[in-house]
Amino acid sequence: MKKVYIVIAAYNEEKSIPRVIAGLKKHGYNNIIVVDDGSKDKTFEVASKENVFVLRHFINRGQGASLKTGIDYALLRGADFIVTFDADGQHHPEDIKALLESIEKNNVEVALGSRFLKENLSIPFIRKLVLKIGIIVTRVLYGVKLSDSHNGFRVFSRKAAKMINITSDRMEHASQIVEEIHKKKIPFVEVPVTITYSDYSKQKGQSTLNSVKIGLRMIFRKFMR
Ligand SMILES: Nc1nc2c(ncn2[C@@H]2O[C@H](COP(=O)(O)OP(=O)(O)OP(=O)(O)O)[C@@H](O)[C@H]2O)c(=O)[nH]1
Ligand SMILES: [Mg+2]
Repeated sequence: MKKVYIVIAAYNEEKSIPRVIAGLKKHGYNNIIVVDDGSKDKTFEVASKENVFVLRHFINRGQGASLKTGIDYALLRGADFIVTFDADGQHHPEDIKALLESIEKNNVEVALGSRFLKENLSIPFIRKLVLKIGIIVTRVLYGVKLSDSHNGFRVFSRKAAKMINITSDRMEHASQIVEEIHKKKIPFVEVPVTITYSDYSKQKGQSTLNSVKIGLRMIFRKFMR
């Protein structure tokens, strides 16, 4: 039986984290690592009651740094596959099976979730626009053609998780992961996943201004190294 670990980076998610963990357990995923990233609310305390591994950054370092912490710990525990999963309820545990199966079926090392391969996607217009620009920027900067370049729902094999070096602490890590996959020629597949936009996720999520900043940093990183 392959060991599947779920890594959840969480920042100020006390309201949603118990439901997210319960959903994962209901679908049989019991190896769960929550990385509380110096939350100002009770994310750490709430997650600690849930019989999962809870790691903590004492200061807020960003989602990239938190995923790195969680992935390193999953590798230490002998994970065969590592799933990155959001804490705000936007991802659905029922999609994990298809991501895992697509890795084996296609003989690849990474499965990247794609909301745009899914039918009946309901997404705020401005979010869609920003994501579509992200897809074009990813194509131009890294030469990688993806249908959804900034989706935090993915599965890495153990081998891929060891190869992909996440050094971008904050949201740029998503672009860096794509760049690493491309640079190191790690075989991947895109898989349709549902991403839900709730009032909660919209209120908590990334602002358009922040998305623009991420784009500018991607360009800066590419040309100023
Ligand atoms: N560890 C850590 N996690 C974060 C931080 N900011 C956001 N997150 C988590 O990362 C996940 C995704 O963050 P969001 O801000 O929702 O970003 P997104 O889902 O790409 O964007 P939206 O479509 O706007 O929701 C959530 O589970 C957050 O709790 C942070 O500073 N540190
Ligand atoms: Mg979100």
